[in-house]
Parts: sequence; C-alpha cells; structure tokens
Amino acid sequence: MDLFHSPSDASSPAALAASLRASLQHHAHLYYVLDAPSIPDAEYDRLFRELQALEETHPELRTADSPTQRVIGQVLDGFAAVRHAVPMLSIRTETDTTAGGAEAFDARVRRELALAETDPAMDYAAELKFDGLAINLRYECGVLVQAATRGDGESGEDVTQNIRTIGQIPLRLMGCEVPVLEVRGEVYMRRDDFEALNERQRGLIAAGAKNEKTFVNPRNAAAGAVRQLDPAIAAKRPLSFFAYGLGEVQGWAVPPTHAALLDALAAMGLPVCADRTVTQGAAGLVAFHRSMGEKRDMLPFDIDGVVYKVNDRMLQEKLGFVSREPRWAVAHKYPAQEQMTRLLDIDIQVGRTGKLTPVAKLEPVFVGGTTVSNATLHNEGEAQRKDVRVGDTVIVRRAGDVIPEVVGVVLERRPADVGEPLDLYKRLGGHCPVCASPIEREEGEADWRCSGGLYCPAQRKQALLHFASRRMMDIEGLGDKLVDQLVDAGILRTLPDLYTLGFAKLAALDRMGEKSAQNLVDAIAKSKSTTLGRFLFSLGIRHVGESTAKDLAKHFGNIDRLMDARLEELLEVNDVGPVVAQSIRHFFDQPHHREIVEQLRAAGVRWPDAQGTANDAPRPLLGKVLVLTGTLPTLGRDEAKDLIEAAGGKVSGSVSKKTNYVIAGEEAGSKLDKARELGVPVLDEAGLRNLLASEESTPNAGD
Ligand code: D41
Repeated sequence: MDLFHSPSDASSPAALAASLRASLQHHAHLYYVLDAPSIPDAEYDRLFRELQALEETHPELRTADSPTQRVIGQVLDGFAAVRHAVPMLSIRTETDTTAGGAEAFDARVRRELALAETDPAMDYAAELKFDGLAINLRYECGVLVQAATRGDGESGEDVTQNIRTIGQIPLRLMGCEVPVLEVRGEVYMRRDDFEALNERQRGLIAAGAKNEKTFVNPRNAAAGAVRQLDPAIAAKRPLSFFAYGLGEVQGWAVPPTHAALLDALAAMGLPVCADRTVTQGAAGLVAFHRSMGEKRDMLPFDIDGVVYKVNDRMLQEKLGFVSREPRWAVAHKYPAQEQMTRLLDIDIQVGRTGKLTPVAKLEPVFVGGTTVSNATLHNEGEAQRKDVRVGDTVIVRRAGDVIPEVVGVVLERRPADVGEPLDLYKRLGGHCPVCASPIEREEGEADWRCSGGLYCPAQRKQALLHFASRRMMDIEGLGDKLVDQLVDAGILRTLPDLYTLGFAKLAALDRMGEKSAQNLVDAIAKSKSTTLGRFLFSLGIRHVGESTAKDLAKHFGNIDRLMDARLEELLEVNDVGPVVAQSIRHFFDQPHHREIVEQLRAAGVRWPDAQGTANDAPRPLLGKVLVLTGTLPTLGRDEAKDLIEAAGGKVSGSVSKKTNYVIAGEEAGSKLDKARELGVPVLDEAGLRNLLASEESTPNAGD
C-alpha cells in the first residue's frame, strides 16, 4: 500500500482518482478504526481536497465508495422500509446477573447438544454487549450499498445516508469483493463524544436555539442521530460502530468459528472490539463476565452486559433457534447503572468553598449495585436545564464509584401537581441554610455560594477535612464523623485549633477510645513536619490544586514571599493564569487567612524552605509524560507520582502518542495494551527507578 500518495505515480485521471481513494481509505482506517493515524490530519485533508477537485472536473470518476461521498444527501421526509434478506434475530437475555446466569446457559447448550458430563467443556466466544442500536450493513462487491435499522427483525428503516457519515464504517471493504456480504453490529456513541455533543447542545440552547435538546445518555443520542432526517446534522453527531455478526452472504466462505469470523471482519477494515476472547465452559464465561464487569467503568463506551456465543458454527447450526432467538447465544447482563425513581425533595448542601449544591432526595432505588437515595443535581443551572421538579420521575445514574447523579426527567410521567422549577435564591430566601450568611453568585458563574467563609460550620468542616486529607497534611484518623463532632461541640473553630487539641479533650469525646485518641494526637504531631507544596494545597485556596501548589512552592521558595507577591509576580509561575493569580491574591488579602498561616507556624507547622535548590536540583524527567498502570511491587501510586513530579515529569491518566513511558505493575489493564499498540516504551518499577536515578538526584526541597 502506498502510504504517501504522490500524484506523479498516476498515469491518468482515473488511475489518479483510484490511487487517491485507496490512500484515503487506508488512512481513514488507521485513523477511525485503529486509532493510530500515520499521517498528519492536514495531509489527509490535502489528499481529500485533491480527490474532490478531480471528481469535480471528471464527474464520471465519482464512485459510491469515494470518501468524498460520505455526507451527501438531502433532508428526508421519512425513512424507506427495508425488508431484511435474512431476518435479524434477537438475542436471549439472561437477567440473573450472577455467575448463575452463565452456568444456566452452558447447562442448556450441553443439554440441547446431548453432551454427557464426561464430554469436554464447550468452546465459547465471549464479547461485550454494546449499548447502542443494531444495524445491518449490506456490501455488494465490497461496496456499502445499504444500511438499515433492525426494526422488528423482518424489516427496518433505510438509514444509509446517516450511516455513511460514520467515519469508522468502511465504504469499501478491504480485500473482499464478494457479491453480497451483510455485516451486523451495533452503532453506539462513545462517552467522551456524548459529553462533547451535550456540551455543544447546551451552547446552542444557551444561544437561543429552539429545537435543540440535550440527551439523557449515549444510547439515546446514538438512536436520535441514526434516525436524524437531515444527514448534515447526523454527520455532526459522532457515532461509532462494532461488528458482531452476519446477515445474507453470497460467494463468501464463512469462517468456521465466531472468533475467526470477527477476525476476518476486522481484516476487511470493519471495527471489531478487542475486548473479546474464546474460553471454555461455564467457568470461562463466569471469569469473562467478572473481568469485564471490573473493566466496565474504564471502557470508553457503555455496555449493559456481555454476550456468549457457541464458537463452532456447525454446532450453532445444530442448535438452531427458537422464536427468533438463537439457542447458541445469550446476553448476560450487568446490574443497570440507570434507573427511574421519584424525586421526593431537593436539598441544598454547602461545600468546602461555600458552593451550594442542589441534591435530589429520591425514593430509594437499586442502581449500579447499591441503594441510592441521594443524587447530585450539580448546580442550579443544571437542574433548570434538565427541568427537574419535585414530584417528577427522574433517571438516576450511578456508574462505578462516581457520585450518583440525576441525568434527566421522564416528562411523560410528570404529575399534575409537580413542583416549581428550582430557584435557589428564592428557596433559601437569600441565606445559607447552615450559617444564614447571604448567598452570592459571581457574574458568569454557575454556582451560588455561601459568603460566610470559615465562619460557616459547613465550610469549616470541609476545610478541616481537606486540610487533614492524605495528599495534604495527612492526618490519619480525622474523618468526617469526628470533624462533625469537634465542630458541633465548638472545640474546633479554626484550622490552628487542631494543634491545641490535647489527648484529654479527644479522649473525652463520645465513641473515642484512648488508643484512637493517642493515635490521632500522634498523627497531628507528625503532620507538623511537611512541605511547602502540601501546606499551600491544604489551605484550600480556590483554584489552587496540588500541582499549582507545588509550582508555587518551587517558584517562591517561602511563604512570606508568596503572601506578598503582586499579581504580575504570580503570573510568572508555571500554569498560573489571571483567575488563579487573582484567587491567590484575594485569599492572602484577607487578614484572617494570614492569621491562620501565622497561627499554624506558631503551632509548629514546618517545612524546609526551598530557595535556590529548586533550580539546581537535577530533573531527569523534565518535560516527560508518564502513565502509571497496575500495582507496583513497592511504590504506592501517590509515592510514584511524587517521585516522578519531583524529577520534573508529569503523570497523565491516559496513554497517547505524547506519552514517553508507561510504568506497568501487576494487573495492568487497557493502558498497557494501548502502550503496546502505540509503541510507547513500557517499564516496570525497577525501570522507573533507573530513570529517576539517571542523573544523580538530590532531594528536591521544593516538593
Ligand atoms: O453487542 C451487542 N449488542 C450484540 C448484539 C452482540 N455483541 N452480539 C449480538 N449477536 C446477535 C446474534 C447472536 C443474533 C448474532 C447481538 C445481537 N444478536 C442483537 N442485538 C440486537 C438484536 C440482536
């Protein structure tokens, strides 16, 4: 394959057009399907425009599979019905989400094949169950001629013009020109694409667009895009596709197993999900169900279960189907991450920086593996956009360890006596629900805030928890229950009060044993020796996160210089822009904040000053981006991160071409696969230590 098309190779316009198309198809496959482009986007665009111009002057050279023909078509009145050449079956669902679901399927298959207990375990192909919508792609002589929805299985709708806009779907198959090949699979929307789409929709709505709405989940957004009558709009809804089966086939020798079929489809340039396996017996299915369940929240798209298929095609035929469901396949579900329930009330909570968050009080519902009765509504604007009102039936989502959230309202179920749209100011009468200070909202900000600062017990409690947390002052044993007790009893009023807490005061508290009291006293004493970076982070200055705090520590070296720094000086610090600089200035302009710093110093909180050393310290990882995955033998995640950052490196959460090294430990997951795919060097802990030591390293006092 000529990777870099050069026009001079082509002897005629027809040959040139064919060569350009082949080149564009090749690069589109690398870009959309393999996620590993080999030429810059600008070069792709240049080839594309060259082909467009050529087709403009020679319209007879235009073909249906030309990449220029993806977004062509007019607004439709409706979709034409398509009769499926081979009915699109459905798949039996196993709703028992425990191991029993997989065992029941294996037992059924063995019974129907009349296998004895002594016969060997069955081979199964196991794959993911994508949460999108089923589509049939019809290729004739290798060219995509039609795409149809599943409909009732007998006939669906012709959505060819929309499906053609999906970059991942090849308009021409690679190395396959058989008369008929129908490929079945799922059209879905990635979560990041979904978030970006909703963000854009919100922008359109804010700008006054009337017919726009946001979508409740990626599935709904995908379904809406596929059935969008205007292909130009469909093209702006980023869809993806995974192939998982066949429809009509003419002139192709179908591979003997499901796994080999998927390999063959991938070789033709169709997207096939890499998270699949061939495994044996019920135990293999259970293991796949479990491992994918653990990976579920890390996947870039939603799944609602896994699918097991008898791998051998002859056995599939022997098993046949009942009432439109093959006996040889089953979908094994996971607990749903979304459920409907009733919104009983809306509470307003006060956060560490005074942010007022509306929280939905729900009729308890089992979702994402636990019973949920509270879910965040994020802020007033979100609640208004979603038009959430007390009495509504709402959709709650809880994915993994993420805080449950209300994602939308089921308007069809709105009762006549539903509450008013949320008006936070009116609801609170303009005052903080905890300390009654006035509430305020800055120009252009989404959040209302309590103006009480550390006067407000709710803010004080969270400021204390923040201060004590592991990556800050690291006071083990100071949890939320204890902070509630200490603040409510009036024992802790300010941060420095922590350092006057004696054993006697602590041991006298309810539910506090002598041992815990002593441990806490020790932890508090130990926290006095810290670093300037941690100390700055622990103060809870708005917009000053961990890495900004470290940068400030390195730049100024001591706290007095920082407290007195002018805006221009603050702006000189790495990654500090006007908003952050202003926030730091604002914080230290308040006398009581300076007082807190003084009192903490007086209480014995200490860190080494970093003047001079920061610039001299060797930084072997300067400018390097590292990704950590899996469990390292001796270094904790935070420790590894600290070491890398002290050496000048950055730790990123995802692997890309910009990643310099991936540090992999035990049970490394998809990040390791991605690193191998992109050719990023992978090191173990020893390799990391070598890197860190690659120039003689002295402790970096700035950290
Ligand atoms: O991921 C899916 N949603 C999925 C759906 C899948 N991985 N495999 C599937 N396999 C089939 C058979 C066994 C009939 C080839 C399916 C579906 N069917 C399916 N989805 C919706 C209707 C049928």
